Amino acid sequence: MASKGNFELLCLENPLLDIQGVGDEKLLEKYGLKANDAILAEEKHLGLYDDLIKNYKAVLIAGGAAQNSARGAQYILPADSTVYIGCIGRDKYGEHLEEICAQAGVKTAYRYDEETPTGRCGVVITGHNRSLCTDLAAANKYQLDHLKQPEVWKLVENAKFLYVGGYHLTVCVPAILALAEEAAAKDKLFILNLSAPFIPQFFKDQLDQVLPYVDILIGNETEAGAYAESHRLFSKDVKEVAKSIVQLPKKNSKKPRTVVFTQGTDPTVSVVAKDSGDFEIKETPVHAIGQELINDTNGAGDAFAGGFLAGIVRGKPLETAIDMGQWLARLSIQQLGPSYPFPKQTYG
Ligand code: 26A
Repeated sequence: MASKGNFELLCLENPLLDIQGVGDEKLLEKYGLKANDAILAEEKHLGLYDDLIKNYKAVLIAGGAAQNSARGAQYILPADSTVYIGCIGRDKYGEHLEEICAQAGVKTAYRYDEETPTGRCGVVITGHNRSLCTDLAAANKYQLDHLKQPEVWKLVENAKFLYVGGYHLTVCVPAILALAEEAAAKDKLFILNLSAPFIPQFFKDQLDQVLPYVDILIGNETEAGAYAESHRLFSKDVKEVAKSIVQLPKKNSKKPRTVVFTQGTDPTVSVVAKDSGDFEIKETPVHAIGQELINDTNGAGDAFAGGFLAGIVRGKPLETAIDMGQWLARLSIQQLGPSYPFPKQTYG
C-alpha cells in the first residue's frame, strides 16, 4: 500500500558533510588509512580535511550514512514520508545539510549545538574503494532530551518505521533505546544498520543492548565477519552469522527478526526466523553495472538501505524491498558521492 505522506519513516544518526576527493596511496599512508574502511578521526587525522580541499580538489557533499539513506528512501516514497534527526552546529556546513535535505524532501528535526561545528567526513577515493574518516564534532552532541521534546517526540509517535544507523551507537544509546522501546511497545518496525566493522568490533556492548529490539538488521559481509569475531561465533559465513542473529532474544515477540547482508556484487543474503525455529534463507542478485559507469562507491550501502527502507514502508515483500535497495545503489554509484540522479527515475 502506498504511503499517505505522513512521515511514516523516522531516521536517527549523525549528520555529516562529506569532504570527498580522489586520493592516492601516498595520502592513505600519510594518515594511516585503509583503502576501504570507515573510522573515527583521531588527533593525527585532523589535517586530512584541509589536505583534501587544498591538494586533492575535494568537493563538499551531504553525507552521514542514515541521512543518505533517508534521502534515498524519500527519493522513492511519496512526498512527506521521511523525517531525519541528528545534531549539527550553527554554521555553513550545517546550513548546507539543511538545504540538501529540504531539496530531497526530507523533513529534518536537528538538534543544534551552539558550541561545536557540524561534523565532517573525509572521503578518500582510490579506484572503487573509499576510505571514510569522521570527525563527528556536533554530531556527537546528540542528546535524549532533544528526542523527548514534545514536538520531536510527536514525530516519533507518528512514525511507523524507525531506522537507526549503527554509527549512532558511538553517540547516544539512550536515544536509540527510546526509539527501540517505542517500536516494541507499539508493534512498530525497528530497523538497525551495522554501519561499519568497527561497530560490532568496538561497540559490542552498545550493539548487544539494542539488538533485542531489532526487527530488521542490515549489514554487509565485512560487518558480518566483524560481528562473528567479536561474538566468537564458530563461523564467519554470512548465512551462519545471520542465523545466529535472528535467533537472539527478542522484545517484541509478535514479529520475527530478519537479517539482510549485502555482499558487494554477490547476491544479498536474507534470513528470517520462522516460528518453527527454522529459517527462511534467500539470495537476491544485485543489478549488474559496467565498471565504466561507476563514479564512486561512497554511499552505495546507504543507498541500498534507502531503497530497501522505501520497499518496507510500502509493504513490499522482503525480496522486492532488497531489489529496490539494489536498484537505488546502482543509481547512486553512478553519481558523485552519496547522491541520487535527477530527474528522478522510477523503480520497476
Ligand atoms: C560515527 N561515524 C564514523 C559515522 C560515519 C558516517 N555517518 C555517520 N557516522 N562515518 C562515515 N559516515 C558516512 O557514511 C557515508 C558513506 O556510507 C559518510 O558521511 C558517508 O556519506
